[in-house]
Amino acid sequence: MAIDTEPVIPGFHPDPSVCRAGEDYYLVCSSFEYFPGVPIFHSRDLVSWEQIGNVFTRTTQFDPAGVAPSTGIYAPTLRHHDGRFWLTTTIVNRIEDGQLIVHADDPAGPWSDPVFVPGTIGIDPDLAWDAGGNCYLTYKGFHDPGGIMQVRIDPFTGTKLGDIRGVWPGTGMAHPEAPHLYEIDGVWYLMIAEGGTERGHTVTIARGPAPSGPFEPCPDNPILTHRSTTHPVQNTGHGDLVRAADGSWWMVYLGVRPRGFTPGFHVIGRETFLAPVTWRDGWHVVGVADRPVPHRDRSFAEDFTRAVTHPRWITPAASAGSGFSCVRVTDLLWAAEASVSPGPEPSRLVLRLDDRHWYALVADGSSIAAVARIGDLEQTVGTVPASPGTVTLRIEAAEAPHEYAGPDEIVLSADGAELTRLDGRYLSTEVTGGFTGRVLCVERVLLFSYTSKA
Ligand code: 6LW
Repeated sequence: MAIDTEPVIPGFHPDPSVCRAGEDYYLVCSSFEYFPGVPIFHSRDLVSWEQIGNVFTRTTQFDPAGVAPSTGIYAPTLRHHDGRFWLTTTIVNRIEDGQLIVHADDPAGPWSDPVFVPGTIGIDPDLAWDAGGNCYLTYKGFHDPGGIMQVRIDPFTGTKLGDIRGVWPGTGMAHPEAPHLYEIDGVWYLMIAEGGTERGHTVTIARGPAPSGPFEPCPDNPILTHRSTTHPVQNTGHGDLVRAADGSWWMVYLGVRPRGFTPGFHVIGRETFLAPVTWRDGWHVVGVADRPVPHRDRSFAEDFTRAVTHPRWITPAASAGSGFSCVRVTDLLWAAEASVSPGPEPSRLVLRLDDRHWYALVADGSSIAAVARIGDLEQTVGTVPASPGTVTLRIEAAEAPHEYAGPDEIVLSADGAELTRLDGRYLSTEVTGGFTGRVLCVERVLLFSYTSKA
């Protein structure tokens, strides 16, 4: 398999932003309504990544209360500058406050409380510094003149040090966004996404003599897209560049793996992929590496009878403050089990796309029910009596039964007895809309295990 058919960070990990500090690479993703927010990963080779924490771990940084699905924290940018780590992002339900900036000495945290840059109304902020130490905030503006906008700032206080101005409208496609600005050997490159984050997604680039341009587009734009192809990875775009310690260049970008009957359904969100970058005539050329990314077994188990400390566990805003813990699904085929000791308060194992789209096993002292919620409809679709003692709840994503079906089939069972099989398409982004992906959630369970199948 070529390197770009296997994600380097699978599952709901969109809008990757990457930086290097010496021999170490760090990467962050959007996290929307989930708390803690913005997962941060570490790697030494850009292929194998481990989550080392989350950036937004305190409600003084990001308060998820009342945050609707696919709002909250949008695309962040991570940079290492002058011995510090910097992150800028948008809390879209506070969009009127402008872009926010946090910093940390250690990327695993703690991160500072945010400062906001007033008047910078938009999304997808980026931070870049020139040789003189001036810091530029570049973002997709929602105010005139629109397109990619920029202002010089003090990143410690959020103070604007100049006027906000438009720097590039993009090449003319929809939604010029996701800017990243780089100074490479005296030339300023402005890389953005265009076409929207669906099937028409692309990466385009321009260059100029100064951080504010004027920018001349690359004659070979878009430099990355899989639109109108049969490539198994679609919606590719929203990239960020990094120069490796050996001088080679790489791009991380998001893509999805749709499956099932037309129009194709992607279910585990927008994932992070890696591509090598070479140069031609002073422009970036995005390629395919000769060394494929191996499929990694991501099986794990968690003992909920002890304090769970792994940073992979997150809670959707709607369940803030409860014991409802979720983890991103990272495989196309998988099985999850939870052992529960049902009592009067129900124990749950849930496969969730958002608040209105989920399949659940709910065990109380008397029965175990399979419940499906699809939009406005909620229905119990199978029940078995609960046996005394510990019960094993199991949800499995199995192959779709035929080529005209959805992307997969979700099998819900309890103590080995199958309660129901449900079409996976109703827990896909093409059905629900939005920017996230499936998570597996538990409440009042003793043990949880996740088995990676493909
Ligand atoms: C993000 C935008 C995008 O802000 O999706 O794929 C939005 N690109 O750049 C939400 O992730």
